[in-house]
Amino acid sequence: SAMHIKARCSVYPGSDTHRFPVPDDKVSWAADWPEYSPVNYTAPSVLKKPVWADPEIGSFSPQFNSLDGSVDRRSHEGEYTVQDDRPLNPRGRTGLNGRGLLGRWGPNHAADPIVTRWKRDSAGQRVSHAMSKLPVLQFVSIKRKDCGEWAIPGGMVDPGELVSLTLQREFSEEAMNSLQASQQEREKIHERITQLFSAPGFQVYKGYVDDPRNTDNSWMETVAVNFHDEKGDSVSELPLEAGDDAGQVSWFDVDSSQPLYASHSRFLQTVAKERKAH
Ligand code: RP5
Ligand code: MG
Ligand code: MG
Repeated sequence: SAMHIKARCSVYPGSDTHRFPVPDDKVSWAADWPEYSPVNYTAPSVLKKPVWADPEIGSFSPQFNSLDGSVDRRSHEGEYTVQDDRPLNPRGRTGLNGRGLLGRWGPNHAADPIVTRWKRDSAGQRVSHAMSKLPVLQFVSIKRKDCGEWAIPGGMVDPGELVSLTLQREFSEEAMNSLQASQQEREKIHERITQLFSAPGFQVYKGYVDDPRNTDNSWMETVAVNFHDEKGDSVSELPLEAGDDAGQVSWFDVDSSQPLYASHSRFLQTVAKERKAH
């Protein structure tokens, strides 16, 4: 479990709030640090009580570390500590308490669909990297509207929703703009997506995400799954169109030179290794 870095970014996303700086040796809760004085911040959009957000602690007491009605408050990282009625980030201090932009106290569950194909030349031949001589993978990437960073088209698991459905739904919404499609188009998208995602994907990662929105009391967790189009005749023909929280969508070479959102580069590294790609 790598130390979180983006969860300690100086300016909290979408705000003017600065985190209390946390040096590497003080990240762990086990490190004694009486001077620690995190900034309290919960975004106005969360305090407005949208359906996807919890109320403030005090007015309600959620069942932490368990399935709380249809809201899953269990962590993939195991049991987390609850201190003064607030859950503690399993990776340690972030310099900010409250929920920031996240709706749930504790884990906020997401799913990340990693859709890949082999890079091919105009003659349809697989392209290998000049240095490594290994074939190059491409994946469907979206440009997030909130921060402008390129990312996997992932999203939050709705209460009671199966992760397998979240993977399909988020890919349809962000990479195929299903929310804006006509009834007829939507059916076509649905058909293609269920076909592509019906093959058992390779589970790339399950656990904590080093997301810049994380706080001492709220954090992102995900299940990342790879769906690979080996022959280049299924997903490769998908008409990509950015939608919902995606501003752009494109096939991207899996290449270490491209910085990606949160822990997404690490997920792609795992995919490349598993597929014996560059
Ligand atoms: C990341 O945030 C996850 O890996 C996932 O890609 C994403 C989910 O949040 P939204 O896209 O819904 O903002 O931590
Ligand atoms: Mg989404
Ligand atoms: Mg999203």
